[in-house]
Amino acid sequence: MKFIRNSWLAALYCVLLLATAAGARALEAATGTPVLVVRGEIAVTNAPGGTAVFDRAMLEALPVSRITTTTPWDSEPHVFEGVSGVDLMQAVGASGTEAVALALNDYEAVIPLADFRRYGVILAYRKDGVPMGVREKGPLFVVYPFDADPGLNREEILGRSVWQLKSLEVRTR
Ligand SMILES: Nc1nc2c(c(=O)[nH]1)N[C@H]1C(S)=C(S)[C@@H](COP(=O)(O)O)O[C@H]1N2
Ligand SMILES: [Mo]
Repeated sequence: MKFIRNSWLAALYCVLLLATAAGARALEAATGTPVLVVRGEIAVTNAPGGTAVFDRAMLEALPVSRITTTTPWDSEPHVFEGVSGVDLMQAVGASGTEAVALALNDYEAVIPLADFRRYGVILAYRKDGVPMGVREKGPLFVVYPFDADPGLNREEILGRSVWQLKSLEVRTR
C-alpha cells in the first residue's frame, strides 16, 4: 500500500517535471530585428548554434519588471522597465552560474546569476515609459536597484551595469 502511494507520488512528480520543462521549452523564432542573443548553457533555443534570439516584442511579452532608482548616470530617479534577469533565465532554461554580458561596443562583464535573484536585476528596455535608444544606453540596460540598496554603489556592481547589451552567454564558473 505504501509502495503504491509512493509510486503515485513518483508518477505525479514526473508529470509535474515534464509539464514544467514543456512550459519553458517553447520559444518561437524571432521575426523582428534581433535585440538580444542568449547562448551557452540554456535548454531553450530558437536559432542555430544553440542560441535563443529575442526581438523586442518577445522581450516585452515576458513579465514586465520595474525598478525606480537613481543610477550613477542619473541624479534624478527614473522608472526603468524591462524583463527581470530571473524571468529571462527561466525563459531560456538557463542552468549555469553566471552570464557573460556583451555590449554593442564589445564591453564585456561577468554577472553572477545570483545577482538576478538577490537584487532583482532587470534588463531595462524602457526609461520613464519611453523605449531606450542606443544613445540612452539602450536598447537594453542592466539595471541594479541602487536606491533600494546603497551597498550596490561600488565599482564591482558598476562594472556589471552593462548598457547597450547585445548578448548573454550563460556558463558555469
Ligand atoms: N556598454 C558598456 N557598459 C559599461 C561600460 C562600457 O564601457 N560599455 N563600462 C562599465 C564599467 S567598468 C563601469 S565602472 C561603468 C562606468 O561608467 P562610466 O563610464 O559612466 O563611469 O559602466 C559599466 N558599463
Ligand atoms: Mo569599471
